[in-house]
Amino acid sequence: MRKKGILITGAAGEIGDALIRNLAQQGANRIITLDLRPLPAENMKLVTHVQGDLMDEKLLSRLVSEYEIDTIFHLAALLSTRAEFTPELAHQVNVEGTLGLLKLASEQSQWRNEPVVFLFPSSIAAYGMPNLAVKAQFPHVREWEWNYPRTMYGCNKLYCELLGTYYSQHYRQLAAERPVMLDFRGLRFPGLVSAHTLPSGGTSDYGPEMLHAAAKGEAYVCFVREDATIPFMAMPDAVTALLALAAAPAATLSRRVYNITSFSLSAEDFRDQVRRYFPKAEISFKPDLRRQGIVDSWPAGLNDNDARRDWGWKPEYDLLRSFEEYLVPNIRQRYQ
Ligand code: AKB
Repeated sequence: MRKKGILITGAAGEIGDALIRNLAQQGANRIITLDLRPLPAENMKLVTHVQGDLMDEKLLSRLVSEYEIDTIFHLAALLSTRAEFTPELAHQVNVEGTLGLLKLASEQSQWRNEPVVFLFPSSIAAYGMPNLAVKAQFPHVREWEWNYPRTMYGCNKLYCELLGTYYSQHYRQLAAERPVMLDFRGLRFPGLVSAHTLPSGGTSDYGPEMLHAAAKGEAYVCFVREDATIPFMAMPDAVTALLALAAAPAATLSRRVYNITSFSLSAEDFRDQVRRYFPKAEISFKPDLRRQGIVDSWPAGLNDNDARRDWGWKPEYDLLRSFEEYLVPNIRQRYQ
């Protein structure tokens, strides 16, 4: 008989690191992780890790021959800045990788005669504010507003949201018999800030980079303007949201993709927060106009009313608590 399990892709990444520890603490039955990279030793002992490529169909078939996957956290992705250097590769990983997993989850839902729950981290990058005036006019965007991404990564995320909705509601709609659909659930994350991992390849990275540099006593040159504003969230809240949405009864969900947020602040506010704890931090601003353009196209804030109403979403870490209780104590310890 196949062993039941939860699959996490991109498990060696930022969210994966925190999600593994949280799931293991919860005593999840079996965690199978997939990533091109090995996991840190402390996480390796909590999971069954498969070091391999998401695009490797044989590997995925071997996985489902051995495990009955009931939930997928599909975290693997090339982030916005990195994707701009290799757009076609980003499309392959972000879209074809996701499509391969949706196909797998759809087949497993048939096999099990029960939907596989498919968690998908989308992003504020799915939005595209045409200019700063409109960005100021819409300080808290709704899920259906300004879905005009201007990065490959943003296009990938928006398209995969639509693919997930298709596989959950319309897959094989012309077949004589309606297949058992998978259960796709997406979250549009703001910029995430972790105390335990450094971001890689994103455009919201200036926030966490600034903080980690200050803790290391290194000078930091911020690549966006002082007034550049986007929403952020502390990593524990991101993991709480993924797990809460995964556990929510399907009947309570009015949409397939939800905005969630915690706090919005400008780059200079971020600097001031960092300086509250690291007064000697050398932080200067030298905007990279092209990366600045990406951040300007992202909303200053999100409206997450639907998530709050449908599955009781509420961030535990506001700005002050994020720094005071989570980021600074853990980052200090990390670099001591
Ligand atoms: C990025 O900067 O690419 C990501 C994101 C906002 O989705 N952190």
